[in-house]
Amino acid sequence: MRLKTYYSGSVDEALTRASGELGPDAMLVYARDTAPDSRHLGRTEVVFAEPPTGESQVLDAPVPAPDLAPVRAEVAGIVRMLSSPAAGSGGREPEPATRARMIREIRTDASLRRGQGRASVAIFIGPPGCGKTISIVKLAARQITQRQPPPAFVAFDNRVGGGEPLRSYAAALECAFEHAPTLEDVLAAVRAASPGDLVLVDTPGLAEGDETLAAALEELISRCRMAEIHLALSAGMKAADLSAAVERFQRFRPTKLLFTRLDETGTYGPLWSEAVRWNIPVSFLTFGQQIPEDIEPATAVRLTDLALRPGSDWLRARRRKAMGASA
Ligand SMILES: Nc1nc2c(ncn2[C@@H]2O[C@H](COP(=O)(O)OP(=O)(O)OP(=O)(O)O)[C@@H](O)[C@H]2O)c(=O)[nH]1
Ligand SMILES: [Mg+2]
Repeated sequence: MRLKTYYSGSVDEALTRASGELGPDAMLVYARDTAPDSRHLGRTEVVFAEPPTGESQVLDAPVPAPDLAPVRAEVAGIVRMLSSPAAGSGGREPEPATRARMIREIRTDASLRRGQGRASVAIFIGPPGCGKTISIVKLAARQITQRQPPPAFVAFDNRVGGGEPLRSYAAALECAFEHAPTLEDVLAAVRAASPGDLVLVDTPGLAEGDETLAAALEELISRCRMAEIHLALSAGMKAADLSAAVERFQRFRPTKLLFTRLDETGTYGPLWSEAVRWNIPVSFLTFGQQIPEDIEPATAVRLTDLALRPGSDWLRARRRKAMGASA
């Protein structure tokens, strides 16, 4: 992975330069105040990684976040303040240094294809109706538009008609589809995948108290040890419910958080707080029902700015761009 350091007056300024030079998917690795002896180069030192391309899309193992407990308490306080209903456009602007620390604190990782010489498997779990299936479809459509080989879908679902929506989308996108009513069926589908394949496994929504499904998911995850476990959660949930949901799903050891339905709320502080609290990288953000437009890779800058600036006009800008593209 190629890293590039920018010294600038702000993280935004560095982001603009990095997007121009490294492309729109440049990933922010960290941002911090420039050391005194290099301050003449710019107030903020920001390091970006060039996004991986094509088949060799293998990211280095994520670096665990350093222990920044005092910073965490400080920024969590700010997020709580800005997330409160009383906060709005008149809310206190955070110090640039706080924003930079928040950006550094949150982890993101939108890679899906990992490791050469084997198939990559991603299992999507989450509460009922949070947007797992549609997110899988958006991700597949995104891969295809990025000229990646189409992923294969596996629907782990033994309900009557289970997996049917995904089957229809698979046909439309010309993706392989396997309905897997049992754990063994999922494992067989995963084993049948070739090196370089991407297998996206959909699961039924797990309601609180459904111990039968919970046990089945636990076994599935323990038998697919190399799989990424994406926990999908709706941004529209109340902060306390979101927090309880992340906690409830910890037994499945999620490796990624995927936040959905960002279009249904204007309060994003809890997304940042939960990702930082559990130190789990955020993979993608979804914000509508359009496929594949309404999904984007999560970035530390986006999550921080959404947390700090309630009522951000990011979604409106995205919509205008999408409408312009389809006009
Ligand atoms: N507004 C909005 N709707 C979404 C988003 N993501 C999904 N939806 C809608 O939410 C509904 C449920 O989405 P699904 O993908 O079926 O949810 P699921 O988690 O697979 O549901 P179960 O399998 O029943 O647990 C559908 O109507 C989706 O179109 C989003 O980001 N924004
Ligand atoms: Mg579903």
